Amino acid sequence: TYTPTPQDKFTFGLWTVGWQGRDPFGEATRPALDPVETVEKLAELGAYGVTFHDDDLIPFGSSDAEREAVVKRFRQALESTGMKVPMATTNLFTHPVFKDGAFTANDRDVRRYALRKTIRNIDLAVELGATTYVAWGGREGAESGAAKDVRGALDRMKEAFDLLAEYVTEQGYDLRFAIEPKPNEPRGDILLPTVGHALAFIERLERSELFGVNPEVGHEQMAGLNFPHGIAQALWADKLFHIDLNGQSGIKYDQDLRFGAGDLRSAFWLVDLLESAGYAGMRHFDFKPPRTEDFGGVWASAAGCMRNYLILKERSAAFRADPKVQQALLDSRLDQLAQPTADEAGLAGLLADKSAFEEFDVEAAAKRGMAFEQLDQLAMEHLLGA
Ligand code: GLT
Ligand code: MN
Ligand code: MN
Ligand code: MN
Repeated sequence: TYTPTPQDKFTFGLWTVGWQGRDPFGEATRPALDPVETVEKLAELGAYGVTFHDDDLIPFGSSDAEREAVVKRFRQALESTGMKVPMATTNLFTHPVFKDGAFTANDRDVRRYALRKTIRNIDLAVELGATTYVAWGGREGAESGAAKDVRGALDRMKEAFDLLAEYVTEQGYDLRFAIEPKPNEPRGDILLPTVGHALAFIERLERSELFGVNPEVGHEQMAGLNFPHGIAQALWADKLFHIDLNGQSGIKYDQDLRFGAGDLRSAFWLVDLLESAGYAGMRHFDFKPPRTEDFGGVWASAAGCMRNYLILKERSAAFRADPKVQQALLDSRLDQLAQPTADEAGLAGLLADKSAFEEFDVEAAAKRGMAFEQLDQLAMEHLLGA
């Protein structure tokens, strides 16, 4: 039951298992991985598909002929393995030209180049069957105050997304955008730092229906936020277009641990939420196998992401099916939360209802326990398999 199959919709970025282990203090510890080998190996492990940045697949600066050859080989690997490409994205952060950002760089020519680079890869993404295009603005930010006029930068960010949406609409592409928030790293502070900021921004876009979010576990946790709560709000707003699953231990650098490592209880509630909400999208892993690992460790880490998801899915289903849990949910009055606060008489009924205020026994209501501890202990025991 913990063996992944394509029906589980597990996907991996080429840049995840392909991370060579370069960090700010050390050189690469692993050689580069051939994208074709990645596709084959992930297919073997039971994944549904792969995702990529333009430069993960086609080395930056390749000629048109080189580009064509790379795409042809990659497409053959997809065809022979049955692997899909549900999402793609643009690398707007590695090359030094993007040191001050891309869509919000102060330099106008850099912004125009960034848009053209993105549009070029959107064409390829659609050709390969992607229906989601992720936008992570890792370098859209600043280290100091006057360096970035944040309101002006948000104008430029909106302009960029409006132009991209116009392009996709004009081409008749079946493609939606998923904006990925992150609070910091590599910039000191990044624009659209959390799911909430991104959701509010999206409402200001001309074609907001084409935009949702791609929240990453570790990114919200770097800001000390409750990831399942952010995901719940994105689902509530119909904006969970994609998700980056990984692990993080508290407020520190972006760890990108394999899914299930780091905050395990949060991972349990996340899987419980995605599964009970009927989230139909990809379960996409954006993790980095630690630089201590050789390729044996890399594939073990990738397999662990999927296996941990399936274990948590089973634990969550057992939790929800347990009669003791169902009673505990009633004891905690979750059924009441699901009821509208007003009745058919609406506001007038509320105002006319003496039992709502004049005759309400505030002291008695204040004495009621919520029974949350019993409920949470049951969750803990299911999670631990006790
Ligand atoms: C980069 C970043 C990730 C984003 C990827 C999409 S690339 O590794 O740290 O969180 O999802 O650009
Ligand atoms: Mn990510
Ligand atoms: Mn990350
Ligand atoms: Mn990352």
